[in-house]
Amino acid sequence: MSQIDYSSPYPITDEQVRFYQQNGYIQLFNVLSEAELERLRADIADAMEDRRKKSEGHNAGNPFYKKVFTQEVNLWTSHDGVARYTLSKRIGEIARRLCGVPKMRLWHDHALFKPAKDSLASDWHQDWPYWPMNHVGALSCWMALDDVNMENGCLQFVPGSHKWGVFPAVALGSGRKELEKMLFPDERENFKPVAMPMPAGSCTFHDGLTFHYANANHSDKPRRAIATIYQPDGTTHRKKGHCVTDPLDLADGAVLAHEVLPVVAEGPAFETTTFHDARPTLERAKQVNPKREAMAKQ
Ligand SMILES: O=C(O)CCC(=O)C(=O)O
Repeated sequence: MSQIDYSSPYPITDEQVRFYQQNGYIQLFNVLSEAELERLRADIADAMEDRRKKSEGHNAGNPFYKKVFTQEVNLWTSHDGVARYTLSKRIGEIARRLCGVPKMRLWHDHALFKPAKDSLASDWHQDWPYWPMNHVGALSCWMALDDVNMENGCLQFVPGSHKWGVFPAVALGSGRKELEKMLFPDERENFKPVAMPMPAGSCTFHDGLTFHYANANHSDKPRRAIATIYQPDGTTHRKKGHCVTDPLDLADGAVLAHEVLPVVAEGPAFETTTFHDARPTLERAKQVNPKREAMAKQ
C-alpha cells in the first residue's frame, strides 16, 4: 500500500468560500478516504497512548475537564503519522482558500475525544479569546473520526456570529450558559444554531470568532475528533499565556513564525479575506465586555 500523505487536493468552489466568509463556518463531506480515515484513527490512538503512558497529557489530572473531552495538543510533534495529517497540503490548502491568504501556517492540532455517557457539553464559546494573537483569520478544521450527530456531540455553529466581536473567554464545561447570558437582545434574536451531523472523514471549518458548541455525548462510544488550527502568515503575538507559545518566549507583537508553527500552504493571494488586525475590535470589546461579564453573573 502506498504511504498515506493526504496530499491530493479537495476542491473548494468560490461559492463555498463566500459561504464560509459570510457565515463563519462550512461543512465539507468525505474529505478523507476510507483508507486515510483508518490510518488516521490508528495513528491518533497510538499518539494518544504514548502521551498517556508518559502522563504528560494536556489535561492530565483534571477529571472535570476530561468529561468535556480528553484533549491532547500537538500530537504531530511526537508522531510522524499524525504529522502527515496535521501538516497535510490538502487540509492546509482548504484553510488557505477559505481564509483567502497567500500563506497559511499551523497554529496547533488537538485531539478532542468526548467520553461516552458520563460527559459534559462543550459550552458555547469562541476560540479566538484563548489565542495569543493580534489578528483574526485563524480557523479550525474539526475532522470527525466517528459518525457524529446530536446524540454523541456533533458541532453546532451560530451563522454570522464571527462578526459579533470578541466576547470574554468562558469556562468550558461549566454548564453555566455564560455566552448565552452575555448576548444583547439583537444578538439573542440572531442566535440560531445549526447542527453539523456528518459521517466520519467529513469535517467542518470555523473561524476563531464563530460561536460553537457540542452536546454531551449520550452514546455508548467515545466521540473522536481531531481539530487542526491554522493561522495566516503575518499573524502577530498578543502576549498572554498559551501552551503553544509559552515555551517559545516570543516578544509581544512578534510574527507567529517558528518551527512549531510551520507553513502548510502557499499560493496566490485572493480577492477577499477574513484576515485582519483585531486590535480595533479588541478595543471595542474592552468597553463592552465588562457589561457582558456582569450579565453572565446574573
Ligand atoms: O469537540 C468539541 O466538542 C468542541 C470543539 C471545539 O470547541 C473546537 O474545535 O474549537
